[in-house]
This record gives sequence, C-alpha cells and structure tokens, in this order.
Amino acid sequence: MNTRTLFSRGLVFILPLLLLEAYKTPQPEVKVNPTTTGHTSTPSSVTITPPANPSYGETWIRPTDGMIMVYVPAGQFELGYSDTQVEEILRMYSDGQREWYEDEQPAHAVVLDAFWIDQTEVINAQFCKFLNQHGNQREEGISWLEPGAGHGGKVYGLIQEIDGVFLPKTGYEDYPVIEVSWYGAAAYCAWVGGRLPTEAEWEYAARGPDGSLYPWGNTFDGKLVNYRDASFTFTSRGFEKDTAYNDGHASWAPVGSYPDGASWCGALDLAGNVWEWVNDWFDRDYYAHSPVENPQGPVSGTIRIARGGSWYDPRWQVCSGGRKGLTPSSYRIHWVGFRCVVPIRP
Ligand SMILES: [Ca+2]
Ligand SMILES: [Ca+2]
Repeated sequence: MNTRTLFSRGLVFILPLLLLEAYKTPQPEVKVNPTTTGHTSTPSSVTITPPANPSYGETWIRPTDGMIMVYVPAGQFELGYSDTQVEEILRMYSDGQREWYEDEQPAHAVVLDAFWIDQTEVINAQFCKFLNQHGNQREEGISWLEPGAGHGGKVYGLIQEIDGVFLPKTGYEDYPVIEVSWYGAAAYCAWVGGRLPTEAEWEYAARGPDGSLYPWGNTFDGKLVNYRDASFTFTSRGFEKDTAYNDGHASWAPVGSYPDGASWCGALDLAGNVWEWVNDWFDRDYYAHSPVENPQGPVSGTIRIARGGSWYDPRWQVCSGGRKGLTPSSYRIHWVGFRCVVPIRP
C-alpha cells in the first residue's frame, strides 16, 4: 500500500498507520521546540485589497510578503476522479488497488467564487520574515516550524535560528518552506491577509474547468514536475526511482523551476516539489455529500489534508486529485509546505 493510501484511509486505525508511515518514510522525529523568541503576538488578519475587476491571466503582487498571485476566475468543474482517471492512475501504478481511490470519488460538480492563489509555494525567505515578526509559536502542542529538523543524522530543515533570528540557509532562500505544521501554514496565510486554500480551490487551480489529471494536461511528463525521478537518491525498498526522466532535482527545487508545468491559471508547482497543506478537515466520504457551492470541508475532524505530491513521490502521486491526510498536531516534515489564497469575497 502506498504512502498516500495509508493516510487517506482507515482513520479508525490512524495510530497504527502513523507508526507504519514513520517506518516506511525517512522523516525527522516529531519533537516540539520551545518558543525561543520574545515575539508572542498572534498574527491577525490584515485587510488587503486585490485589484478590482481582474481578468483571466492577471497576476498581482501581494503587499505583505511580495508573493506573486494568479487570478482564478469563478467557475465550475468536476472535483474528484472519474472512473476513467482512476483507471489511468492504475495503469501507471501496477501495484495500486482500485479501492484506495474511493475517497477521491465520486467526481462531482463544484461551483466556486473567484479567488487569487499564490503562484508558487511559500518560500523560506518569506516564512522567515513572518517568524521574525511573530516568533515560532506553538498551537495544539506543536510549533509552527521545526528549524533544523533532521532524521538519521541528516538535517533537512532549510531555515536556521541564530540568536533568536530566523534565516534561510544560504542558497535556500527561494526554496519552499518545509518542516512547517498546518498551524504554521494557516498562521502565515492569516498574516498576509489571506487563508489556506480550500481543497476545492486548490484542485480547481490545478485541474481547471476541464478537470485535467495534471496541471499541464492529462499525460504525465517528467520534465514538467519535481517528483521521484532518476535523480532521486533514497534507496529504501518501495521507493524506487523513475528512470524515464531526470527532472534535475534529487530533492526540493527552487519554486518556479518548471514554468512549462503551469496550470491553466498560471500557478506553478501544484504538482510535486512539496505537498501543500489545505484548509479542510479530512473525511473519506466527504465527496459523496459535499455541497456544490464553495465547499469548505467537514466542520470538524482530526486529520487535515495535503495536496499535490512532492519530490519524494512517484508519478502517480503527483496527479492533481490526490488527497493525503496528515494529523496537524504532529506533522512537520521535509516534503510538506503550503501556499495561500486571497478570496475576492472575504
Ligand atoms: Ca526530482
Ligand atoms: Ca507543490
């Protein structure tokens, strides 16, 4: 059973699944760092005003953090995988089983208001600015970021804290922030005047009105995405690399490294590089009864959702309808980051 499947299913047995995930996936120990700076104020939502009457293809630089955002017009699409798309995934994933994709079905019509979404994942330089204003706070027992996180003697964290100041490691300023908890991601988005995308918004930005399997279309192309390609260096059993392509990055890539992998609205890196936290709680049956207009996800839960796959994942896990459930009270890891949205109607 693949990693995504472990976390998308069987929530009744979530603890054993978590232990199995920890066994299968090299990852840092989950430990909570104390808040180490004097900044303790909670970021409050600022009011920002996007351009009036935007049009398809328009971009906007968010004043709070300099992020380039792309405009996603109001529209509708089929959220979730069709039977044909599941069959396409299973053609790539010979060990896959059809029932593992049941939580990504049925495909169902969703209508969304317009919104702006970050062109790329939030980068280390941006997240450091946030931490240096508000400190590395803790929510639900977990810090926003785990700087210097590592596993098995290998350090993965790309942000360091020196004398209470957070700064990216040299050369990693424009890499996606990793080792960030759902709470850290949500707090950052509030700080810039936005919020995390809903699952439906994220998927619409990736798949578009036609519901494509990948942001660029329906056919996999390993030159358009940072995934588990030929340059992948982990050698654990079950983590075989894909020798058909060399995407140029053994692990993370600077954001925006694959401009030809842009989605219909101009967003980059929605497939691969790092998974992205979204706002919704996870419910494996949610697609069967979710509302048509602007679905917000279940009202409560214990598992949040990440989207899009990462440098760590094979080609069938960077398809844009995939859902990964991760517990927000423990997960900060080297293959999960995030991006934000700014709704037109707050
Ligand atoms: Ca890669
Ligand atoms: Ca991504």
